Amino acid sequence: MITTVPTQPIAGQKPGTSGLRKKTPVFIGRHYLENFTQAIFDVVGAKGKTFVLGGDGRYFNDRAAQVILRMAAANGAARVIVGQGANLSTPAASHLIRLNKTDGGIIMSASHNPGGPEEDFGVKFNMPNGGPAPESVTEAMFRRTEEITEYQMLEAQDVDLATVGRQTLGGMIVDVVDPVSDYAALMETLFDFPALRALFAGGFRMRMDAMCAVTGPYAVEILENRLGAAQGTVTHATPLPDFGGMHPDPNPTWAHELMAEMMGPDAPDFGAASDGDGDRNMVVGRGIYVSPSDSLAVLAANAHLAPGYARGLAGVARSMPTSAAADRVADALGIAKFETPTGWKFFGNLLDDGKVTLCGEESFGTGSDHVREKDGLWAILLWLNILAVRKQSVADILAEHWAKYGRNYYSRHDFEAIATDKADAMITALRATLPGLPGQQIEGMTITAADDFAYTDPVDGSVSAKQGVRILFADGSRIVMRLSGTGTEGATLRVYLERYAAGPDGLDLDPQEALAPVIRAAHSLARLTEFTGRDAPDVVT
Ligand code: G16
Repeated sequence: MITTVPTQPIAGQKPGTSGLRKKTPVFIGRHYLENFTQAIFDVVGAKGKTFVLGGDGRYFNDRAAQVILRMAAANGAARVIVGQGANLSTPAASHLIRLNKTDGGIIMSASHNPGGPEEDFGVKFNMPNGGPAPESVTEAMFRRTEEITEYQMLEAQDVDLATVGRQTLGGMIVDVVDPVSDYAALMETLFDFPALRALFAGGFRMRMDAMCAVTGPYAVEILENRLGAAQGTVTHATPLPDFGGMHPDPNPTWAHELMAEMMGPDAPDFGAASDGDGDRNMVVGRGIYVSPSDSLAVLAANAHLAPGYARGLAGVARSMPTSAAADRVADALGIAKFETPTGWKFFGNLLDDGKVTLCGEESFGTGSDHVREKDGLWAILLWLNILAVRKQSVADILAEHWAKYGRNYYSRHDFEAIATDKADAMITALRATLPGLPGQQIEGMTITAADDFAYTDPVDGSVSAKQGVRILFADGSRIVMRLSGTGTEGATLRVYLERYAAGPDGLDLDPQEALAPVIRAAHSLARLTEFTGRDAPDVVT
């Protein structure tokens, strides 16, 4: 029943920041998914192993799951644990990998990218620790795709993924599990559910926008069923293959319905949104948006208020482009702080080694050592736990935080779908100017350092170079520029802008106003318009 199918290498199967992401028609193309899946199994080995499989429910998720299952069986895997309907949020998949002590998992998702026949699809492999494969492993997979000549396929009918329970596929066990229950149980161990129930029972109102993506069932079960939030608190709660046409990226641009409600006259106390696969989050207070960098800092400063973190934190890690707000908290707490390249995979060693408890990124990702992925609903529950204990509004908590630590004004400007050659040319030209920048004045600010960020992993010593151009100023301001590793169309230029205000004055400016000189400096130093033809960003977060 096992067929060896001849194939040829397909160009471009190089995983980016988080797995292989391509347009859906590319993934559906002949041998495309099969080649990449075989490359995964060739690198990590399948014989006798147990894997987790799930995805964010986007278009092609169900078909891809059947292909991957047949290939896992053909490659000799012993068992695959699959989320019902082939659905698992990314953090829930990470948890199942760890809980069942499996040999890793395959996650089918293009995260926050839109889904549908003409939109995006993706596949990534997570290691036995539950975290995304490191660069050494994804590189090996890529090399395998360049030399592949055949793949193994079991000839069989579809597995019934709609029904929870055990089946066999060839000689392999397939356990279809409820995607929510183990994850919800984990959340109960970390947060004070009775206090959260009391919060909602006392009239606390919340809006959670699940953006027609995978988090809906998790959020309904935890927030509405277990914590007693009002029915209907979770909107867009049913996962749809095309996310109902929404762009499931929880930022002020794409979660605009939530933003409008939270800034409106009858705003609830707290608002939140999550992305396609449930690992990203955005939190919003009544009338106030919380930037992801500030969210990480506030969570770090207050995590001890939740039972799961009552012992305090070992350390905090952030990606390099994320603002230094969390560093100030780490310094005040006297705990370790780390600065990693963009990509959750870089936190894995720090978490495994017990060096950090909390991690976060400017790209709406926050998480802890409870799993090895960022976790949207976890961040929302930690915020709720903090609100329940402090009995203050989000706005008051932020104001107190800035008064104590100062404020790192922060924004990211994205320039999307730029022709790749133009974006590359701009970055190359910018890199060439870096050695001459220190000492120069621009917009009344003095440049003190300019480099291309390189990271040496403190645990395994691996080096990752060219992780983003940094330009630092004497007053603590900073510009970072890099090209996104998750886009599927042309290049996305990300410009990260930061300026520090120590206070007590000037802590409540509009971030875009506070950052205006830094923005002008970024455009001029990179000759952004000259190279790209753009003068305004497509997305501002
Ligand atoms: C992924 C990674 C994140 C990263 C983000 C943006 O998130 O897991 O670590 O910060 O992409 O990366 P880039 O700037 O290269 O586009 P997700 O939610 O898409 O898996």
